[in-house]
Amino acid sequence: MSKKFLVTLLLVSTLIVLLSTLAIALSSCGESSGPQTGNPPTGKNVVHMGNNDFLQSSITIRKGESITLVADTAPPHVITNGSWEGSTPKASKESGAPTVNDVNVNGNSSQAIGPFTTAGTFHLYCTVHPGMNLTVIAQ
Ligand SMILES: [Cu+2]
Repeated sequence: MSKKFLVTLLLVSTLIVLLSTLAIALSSCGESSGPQTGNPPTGKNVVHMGNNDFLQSSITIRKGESITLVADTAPPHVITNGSWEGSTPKASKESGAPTVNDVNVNGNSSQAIGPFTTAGTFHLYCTVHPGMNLTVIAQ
């Protein structure tokens, strides 16, 4: 009697685990059709910018793809290879990085950067806004 109960309990909990796994699989499947995923298709590599920052600190793309920077607000941004180290801007272009030299992204507009034809980790920053760094990982 007790053993039968335990077996039933085991079966029911297994069923619950299977159902929740299915639910998670279905919901993540729905998310993957959105623009921001770990393995995005070409043209979906969008990074938004606020008044004085990137809304995400890094983005992972496939080698050969470009990114699109979108200024969500009015202040313009000027993007260059390198990064802010504290309050000091350090212009620096990694080997294999696309040249990004004072690319203007006007307020409420967008600008493509790239393509990133070499696998690696690349740094971009906004010369206008201290600390506004973006890391692009091409793989
Ligand atoms: Cu900026």
